[in-house]
Amino acid sequence: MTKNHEKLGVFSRMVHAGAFDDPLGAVNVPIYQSSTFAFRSADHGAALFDGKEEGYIYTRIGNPTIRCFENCVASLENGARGIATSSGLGAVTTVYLALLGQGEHLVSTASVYGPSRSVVEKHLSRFGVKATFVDTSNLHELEAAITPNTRLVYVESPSNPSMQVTDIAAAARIAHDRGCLLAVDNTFASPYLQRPLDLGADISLHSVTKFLNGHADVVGGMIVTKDLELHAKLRSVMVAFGCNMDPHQAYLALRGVKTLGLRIDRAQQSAMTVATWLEAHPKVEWVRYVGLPSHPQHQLASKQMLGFGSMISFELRGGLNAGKKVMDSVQLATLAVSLGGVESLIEHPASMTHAGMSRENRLAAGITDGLVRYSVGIENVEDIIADLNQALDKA
Ligand code: LCS
Repeated sequence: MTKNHEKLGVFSRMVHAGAFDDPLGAVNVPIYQSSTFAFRSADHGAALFDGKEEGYIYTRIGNPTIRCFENCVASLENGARGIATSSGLGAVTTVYLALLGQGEHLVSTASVYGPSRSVVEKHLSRFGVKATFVDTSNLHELEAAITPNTRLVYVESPSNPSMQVTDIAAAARIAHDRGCLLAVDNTFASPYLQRPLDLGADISLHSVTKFLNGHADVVGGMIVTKDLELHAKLRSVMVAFGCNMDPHQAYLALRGVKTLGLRIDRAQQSAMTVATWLEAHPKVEWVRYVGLPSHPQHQLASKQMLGFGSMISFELRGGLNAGKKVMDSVQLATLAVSLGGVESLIEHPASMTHAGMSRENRLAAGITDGLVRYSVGIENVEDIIADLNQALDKA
């Protein structure tokens, strides 16, 4: 039985939400490493399949460890139910496949995570799905892109890696006025810093790989809704396409999520220091961090988010060559894709995470050739700055 966590504060929910009373008294939710679950009788099995009784059938359809993680993140998002997926991209494609059919149209943030865009352009287009990618931080652009066939507005805020912030409440109003649903990729903020469902979005989704898990040891995704019918529609697609999470992934992610708030509090405090330091550095051309007053949507971020997070993008005066020198010279930070973990990571979107986009599309999305992305970890901030300082000296 799941305990009631609705009245608890967010840190208490991170630790306890979703957990059930274990029959043997286990304090930590165990890994139910079982592909299938026994029925008490033929009638019981039939009742489970028919949905007349609650219970577990088969791990692709549901599993106690996975369910616990789903309920935990759903609680953090102030949603009703969650759907854990094999990867963040599994969550993204489940949303697309559930809500877009032949001839139907998607309006999306142009500067989404590269593969969230290329899966539409390269694959869903083969099945007749149409899409327009716009700067959704500009609500006029968003509204103008909606056609009578648009079914879904998809927003990533802050966006990866140009850190554009979209007004989620306004986007929800626009989408709903035109008969569309709004999905928000909440990966960069996490439910600790932003609750899209409370702002009017229909779906909040995540790459669990990032902040929610936070330890660079799990790939996973999550889709949360308040609406149970929408949940059922999305779940049936996830199950049909087989992109379920595994119990071991869920166990590790549950362990990670317990410290989500602690990790983000520390990382975002350091990120503010690092971004301010970078902005004052003579070799730095520009810095994009939603916590800096120089960020174009800083006021909106202050209103819509509960903190500014720990993702920074910047470009050096020496452009790409200088950026490469910094990436090759860091010693504390690791040159690797992914983000949102305890360790600081640095990467080059144009040649790595967003290499699948055309240069023209990248530039339109604010992803310049020289843009360097830095995910601030929980190391000592003096060490992070000393490391960047010695790397910038070489650039
Ligand atoms: N949404 C966002 C905003 C992401 O940043 C990513 C991955 C995904 C969805 C997909 O999640 P995954 O399947 O990888 O769990 N972003 C990555 C990045 O920036 N570097 O490496 C992966």
